[in-house]
Amino acid sequence: MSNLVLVSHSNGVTRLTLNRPDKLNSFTRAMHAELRGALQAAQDDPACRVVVLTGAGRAFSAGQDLADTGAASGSQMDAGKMLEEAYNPLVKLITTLEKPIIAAVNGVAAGAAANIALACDLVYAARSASFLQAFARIGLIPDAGGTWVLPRLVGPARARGLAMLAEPLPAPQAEAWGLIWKCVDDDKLEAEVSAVAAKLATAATYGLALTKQAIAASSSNTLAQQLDLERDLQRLAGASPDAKEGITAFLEKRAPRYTGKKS
Ligand code: LHQ
Repeated sequence: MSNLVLVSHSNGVTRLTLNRPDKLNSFTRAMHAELRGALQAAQDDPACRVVVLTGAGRAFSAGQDLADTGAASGSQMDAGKMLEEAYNPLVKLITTLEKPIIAAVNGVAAGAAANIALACDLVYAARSASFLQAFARIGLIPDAGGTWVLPRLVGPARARGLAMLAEPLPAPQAEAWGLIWKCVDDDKLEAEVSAVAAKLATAATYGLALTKQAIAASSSNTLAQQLDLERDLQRLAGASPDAKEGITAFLEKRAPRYTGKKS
């Protein structure tokens, strides 16, 4: 490990910081491997109840490190292979992580990094940050889930505009369009994300994992299928110790003490 992703743990919160600030935290193969490893470790660690993903320095991330593609060296770049081996597994890990993951977008999120941020459950962005679907500038198409998530979040007209014009979307506009959860003043980002992470670190984690699963499935389900899925997932949530605790605590007029456990 060479600290391309900094990992810290505190009170149920695992914080992952993309750490190549001199290259705007752009993704190399090595950084991908570290991030996947850190996410898998967070998944496997019962003490971890929530993950925060952010960037060191002035950027969240500039997406793929364009020097690590082989494109400029005369060799043929196999972009499909890079997606298959690095970006697609990463987006799947984030979207199926059985605990909430918050993107703290501290600066520009460009290319695949914009869509990695958008794959997270809650996206907080600093007011000066922006989201840039940079791909069209270099002859590529949005990846890392961009063509899936953008039309769903902002509609096809805005998705096409963002993808084809490749202009930065400022964080306040991203919030106004419903692309992200919240835009906050730059000097408040850290505190606001820490507060929401602390809240989620004591929440009913298993219920949140099932909620995430249900919302993800909704995009391809009919209402009837979704009602069936809600029945099945609610059965699991309802049988969990945290649901028992939540209902008992309500009736006893006290704050619940959740463990986050499945059973
Ligand atoms: C970088 C990068 C970068 C290397 C800044 N790479 N060095 C999937 C499959 C296969 C192939 C390709 O890609 C993908 C997925 C993708 O993500 S494609 C999209 C890749 N990303 C981009 O095209 C964005 C490129 N970067 C930019 O447009 C700008 O850097 C932005 C708008 C993000 C920020 O601009 P500035 O604030 O003006 O910063 P800068 O451009 O001066 O960058 C600072 C340094 O970081 C600079 O290095 P240097 O040694 O000259 O100081 C840049 O070369 C380096 N850098 N992005 N993606």
